[in-house]
Amino acid sequence: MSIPTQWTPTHGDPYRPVPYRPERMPTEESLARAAELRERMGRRRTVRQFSPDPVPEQVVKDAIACAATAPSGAHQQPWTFVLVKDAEVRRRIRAAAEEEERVSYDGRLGEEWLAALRPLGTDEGKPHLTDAPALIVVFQQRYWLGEGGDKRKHYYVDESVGIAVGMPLSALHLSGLAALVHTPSPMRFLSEVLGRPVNEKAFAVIPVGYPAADCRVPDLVRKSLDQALVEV
Ligand code: IYR
Repeated sequence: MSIPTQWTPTHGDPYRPVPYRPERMPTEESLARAAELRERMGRRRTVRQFSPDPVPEQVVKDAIACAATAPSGAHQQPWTFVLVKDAEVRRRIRAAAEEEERVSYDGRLGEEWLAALRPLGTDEGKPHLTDAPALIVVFQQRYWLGEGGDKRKHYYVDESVGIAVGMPLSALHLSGLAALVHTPSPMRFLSEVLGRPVNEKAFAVIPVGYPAADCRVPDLVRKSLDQALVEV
């Protein structure tokens, strides 16, 4: 049987299951891997101050490929990842984001929201959009749009794309790079700057790079497992 390498929509195809028999991992190895992963993931920090040093492009592409392995509603994979390397495009994105954020921080967010953000130290300045050498701009495909203009519903789009964003965050961290999930609001300008089609809506911008030499992060405390987990 030939293995198809290009995805095409499977809408209405019959159910054709194939065997899935991954080798079972010995418990000892499972425990060791889980503990190591927990420890390494615990060291991830969101970075807002990036070094302009270039990053190995393949690491970023591999992380995007990891994102594209995410499960999705009806396996519709309702995402597009735009990798922005061009400095001029990053500059335009930063200018448009800062224009919106100025309005947000000047009052649009409201006092309660601003108070919630205070410990993070964020403001309308978004230097990470031009300092980081690469941006992954994540778009959700609100619906499928065929060549001839026909449309088809997509299901659980927010959930699917939300899961897909988590995967490169882990992949990048474990590959030695830092990232940030930035959600300029509103972010319609991203569709315009990047020329995306009408069925796509910007979901997040993920600057990727190495932390700046003088990078600082807020002194945050994570919930302990006790606080995050309820066992029944
Ligand atoms: N989008 C704004 C505000 C902001 C909102 C949340 I919720 C954050 O966790 C961080 C920032 C900004 O990017 O500054």
